[in-house]
Amino acid sequence: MIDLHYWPTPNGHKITMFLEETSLPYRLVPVDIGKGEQFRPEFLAISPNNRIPAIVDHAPLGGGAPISVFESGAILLYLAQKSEQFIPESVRGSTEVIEWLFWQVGGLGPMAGQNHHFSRYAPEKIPYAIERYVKETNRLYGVLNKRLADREFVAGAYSIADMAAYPWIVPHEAQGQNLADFPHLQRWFEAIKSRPATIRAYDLAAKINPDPTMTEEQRAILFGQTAQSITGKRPTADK
Ligand SMILES: N[C@@H](CCC(=O)N[C@@H](CS)C(=O)NCC(=O)O)C(=O)O
Repeated sequence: MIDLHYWPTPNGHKITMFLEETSLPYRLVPVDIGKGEQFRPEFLAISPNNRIPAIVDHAPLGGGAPISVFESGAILLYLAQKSEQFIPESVRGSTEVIEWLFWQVGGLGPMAGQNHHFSRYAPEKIPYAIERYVKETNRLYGVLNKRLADREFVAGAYSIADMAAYPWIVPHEAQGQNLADFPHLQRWFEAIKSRPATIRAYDLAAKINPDPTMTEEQRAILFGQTAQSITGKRPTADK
């Protein structure tokens, strides 16, 4: 059994998308990041960066003590290796998947994340910041669109590289992007969206957090973090 410490956000969806594709048994452990549950000592013990997702595999390959993994890219790789699915066996094939997985976790995710922050959540609208991240998101969409021009998926068959990127394309409108400008990306997006596992993953999300609107208290917890936040002193609305 695998425990998935999860909240329905783009990085959380990556892992439910994977697990719903496979027959690996798993249990969702909600971590309400708007309430600050990511700072609980028991969660920090498995996810020292106070971010979801994280997993604990109670039956790792080779036996022994449970293995915990944090960082969505590391989790996807771990699960792909464990299940021998969604990553090719060959050196060439797996290297391509890993390249695009790192491209997502190092580029598309953080840049689109800053785009969300400045376009949607920042208390003041800073045109320079918004333009910077909307343009960078646009560039990254262009990279993915070009990559998909002559192939069905990002790297060979449907893989963890696709699962990592898809949830960050879902909020394309909020990111100031028009999918119609990226026809190959749009075709790929629609194909993944209609996979039964993707539908199940997003249905789960709606059950765990039916109201994703952000309150002032949640904003303070999520955007007021400093090094102190992981010492047991949580940011609050009056800080
Ligand atoms: N690089 C991390 C990023 C994870 C991340 O940013 N998770 C967000 C939700 S999408 C989170 O847990 N935020 C809680 C917080 O900011 O305290 C990964 O890919 O797993």
